[in-house]
Amino acid sequence: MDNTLARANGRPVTRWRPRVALASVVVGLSVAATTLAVASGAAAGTTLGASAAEKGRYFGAAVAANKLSDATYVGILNREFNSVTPENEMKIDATEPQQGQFTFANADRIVNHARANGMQVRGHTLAWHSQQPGWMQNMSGSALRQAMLNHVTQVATYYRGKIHSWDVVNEAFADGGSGARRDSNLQRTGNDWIEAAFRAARAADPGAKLCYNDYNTDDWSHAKTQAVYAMVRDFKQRGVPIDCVGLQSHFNAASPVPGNYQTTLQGFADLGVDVQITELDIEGSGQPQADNYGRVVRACLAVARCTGITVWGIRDTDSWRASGTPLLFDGNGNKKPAYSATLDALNSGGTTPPPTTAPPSTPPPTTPPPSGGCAATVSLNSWNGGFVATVRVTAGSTAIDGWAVAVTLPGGATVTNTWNARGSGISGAVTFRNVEYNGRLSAGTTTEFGFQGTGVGPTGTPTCTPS
Ligand code: 9MR
Repeated sequence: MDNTLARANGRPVTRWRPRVALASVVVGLSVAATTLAVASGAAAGTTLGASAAEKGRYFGAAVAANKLSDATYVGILNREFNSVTPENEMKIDATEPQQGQFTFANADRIVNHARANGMQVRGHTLAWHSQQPGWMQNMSGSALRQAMLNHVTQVATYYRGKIHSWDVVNEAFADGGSGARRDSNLQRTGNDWIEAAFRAARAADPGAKLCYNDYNTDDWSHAKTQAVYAMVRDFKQRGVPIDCVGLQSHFNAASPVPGNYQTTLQGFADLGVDVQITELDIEGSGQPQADNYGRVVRACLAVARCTGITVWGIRDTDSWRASGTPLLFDGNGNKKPAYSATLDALNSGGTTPPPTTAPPSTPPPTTPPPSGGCAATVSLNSWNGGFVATVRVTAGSTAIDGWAVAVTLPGGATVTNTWNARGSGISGAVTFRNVEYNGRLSAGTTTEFGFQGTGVGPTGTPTCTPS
């Protein structure tokens, strides 16, 4: 788990992304903390979070800010869980109720509670057809595309360094057998809206894992599952930044845990992304419900890159579908058979630890940018015949209103795709200029843009000029 250190009780402590000067200190701490976690074990396996942490995973819950004053609720949350997802507080209608006016108070209550208690945070969700504020519902075309990208950039920037994983895009595929994208105002801005959102999120918070999240994608044989799979495969092939797939996993009699659930988890993982079970709930009661929870947990533990499970609420009465009693605690906060089955599965399940690959990040400039100026660094992800370049632009000791970054491409190299900037030319000397939403940088702050190309990527340090 990137951005985290295991604590002796098995609860990861979300850390700010290390800055250069701190990097070696943080590595040293990390080794010490890992040793502690191994040496301990007294509390091993007695709570969902501690038991999941022993398997290198997290166990989270969806949390509502207005329940953080409920002592029973908070007691269970703090005892059992080491990850939280704001249930509604980070959605677009909550964070940007009026265009350009951002409100983070309720989301902050959850994030602050999580950080104070050593829990990591899943961000949910940056771009979605649903729960859009009125102003966004009424938009279309390039104005909507721009507003969506600005929303992604602003929210991910505000929480930069505090989010373990973002649901960048939620529920963008249609139900049924078509395998098509869901029609929505966002989809009508162009089929590339999803990759544009992912690129903006990466630029805003390079340390967060970026997930595509959906429901009814649990059965490997379903057209919707295969359509999401094809999109993720395409993103990986083209270098679109994606790190994880979220399977919401809302189950009931009409939509039971599929027999091929583990196959689905493994199928996505084999694309080179993490898999997270993001909104688990299973309607039912007693042993049948308990058995289903056990199956889901065992499937995750059997897949190395299934890195964590989040249940969509704490007590049955907290659930969005309370009448189906789909959660692990009853309305009084007592553990249900489903809880015991989940804990047993965590304690006895497979031992495949997830890999600890961190998402790529770009080093900050080694020499400080000049006063009134800017500096740029480039990091390359290259392969035989192509590359993705991520460029970090940093303002000097005064704010700038725009920037231009000049790079030189070796002979034969061609830019095929650019995000969060506009390039002039595609070969030789190429200048990239800011777009509308990332030109203004206050003193010392950074933004990122990127481009993909064929051939060999740029060498040498790019030059940055304020504009
Ligand atoms: O649990 C959420 C509920 O409180 C909201 O009223 C509802 C509104 O859309 O969203 C619920 O959470 C959904 C999640 O954001 C996305 N996947 C489906 C979840 C259950 O509807």
